[in-house]
Amino acid sequence: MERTLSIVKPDGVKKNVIGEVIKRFEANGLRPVAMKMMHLSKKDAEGFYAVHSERPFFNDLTDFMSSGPCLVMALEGPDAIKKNRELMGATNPAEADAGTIRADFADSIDNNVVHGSDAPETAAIEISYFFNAMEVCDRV
Ligand code: IDP
Ligand code: MG
Repeated sequence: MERTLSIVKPDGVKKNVIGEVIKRFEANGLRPVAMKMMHLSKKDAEGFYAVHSERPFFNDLTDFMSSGPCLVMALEGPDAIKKNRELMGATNPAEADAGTIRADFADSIDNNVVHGSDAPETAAIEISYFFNAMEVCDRV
């Protein structure tokens, strides 16, 4: 069992694909164990993406992530980090495999509908960035 952080980004929320995204997770062995709708401030987004602070796209990325509400979730399942990234598809939707969330719903690398953690260490940090222990529920 593993946990990962998932975000339906502001473009995904605007496109009304929250349900579609969660449906794909549930159909593929990933169960939400924490969930909340949040409109991140610019500072919240900068903190979350601090690892990318030196990248040229950092300002645009954090503007975008604070442009509207997101759905932030912790998902649990076997190999959850890898499985979530498989379901998401490549960062650039033009390169994402057919049938992935980004291939089906994303417009561009800047507006790519979903976030997913990339490793166990970052998953733990990202989940605790948004959720306290009481907000993450063991599924029985
Ligand atoms: P990931 O979301 O697939 O893990 P990362 O490399 O961690 O991709 O980048 C975080 C986010 O930053 C991406 O989802 C995308 O929105 C944005 N991003 C990454 N690379 C670029 C780029 O080259 N140009 C513009 N935006 C980018
Ligand atoms: Mg990443």
